[in-house]
Amino acid sequence: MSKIREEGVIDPFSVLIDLENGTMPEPSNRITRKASDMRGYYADGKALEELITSGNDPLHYEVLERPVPQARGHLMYCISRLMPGRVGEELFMTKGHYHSVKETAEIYLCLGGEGYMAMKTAGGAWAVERMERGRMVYVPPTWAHRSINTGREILSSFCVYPGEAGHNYGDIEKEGFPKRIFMKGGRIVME
Ligand code: PAN
Ligand code: ZN
Repeated sequence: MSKIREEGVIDPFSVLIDLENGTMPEPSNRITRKASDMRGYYADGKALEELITSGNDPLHYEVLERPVPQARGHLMYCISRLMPGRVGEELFMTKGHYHSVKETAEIYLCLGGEGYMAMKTAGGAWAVERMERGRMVYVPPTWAHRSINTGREILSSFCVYPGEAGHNYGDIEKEGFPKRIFMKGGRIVME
């Protein structure tokens, strides 16, 4: 007998998260960002071009998910995996975005690796939180967010956010973040 469902109502399901390795073994979606997808984001554009050509355009990060409807009431979730590495002296980072629906927050539970979550508001507020295995970062509504990998391992997180949130990359592409994170002389510096 066919089930009658309201719009946006789906059947329950479960998915395995590999907590030890910070991954989702059987995602149905894998979004990848390579170095060539990051043009315009790093301070040293020349170093990025070298990484693309001589470095064989390495994977920067991947997002693993089994999507649910992008609708109010649902919770989107994914595993975000940011590779270790540098573009010149700047540490690998995600593009970063505001949520299109500004009133939506996000939880990042870090499963492995180390780094920072950089956050900013359109009004000029700025914050940075440490990411390390077991630490949860709460990204409040209206805060744009970008993760940065400062370690040698993959920085992996389990992310959860409202289904209707959407992603606004355009504003961050234009505005950037007020600070960048570099490895200079073996030290992590924010400037
Ligand atoms: C995360 C991010 C993920 C990749 O799932 O989408 O870390 O970063 P960018 O989306 O900035 O490329 C999230 O914040 N979702 O809302
Ligand atoms: Zn987000």
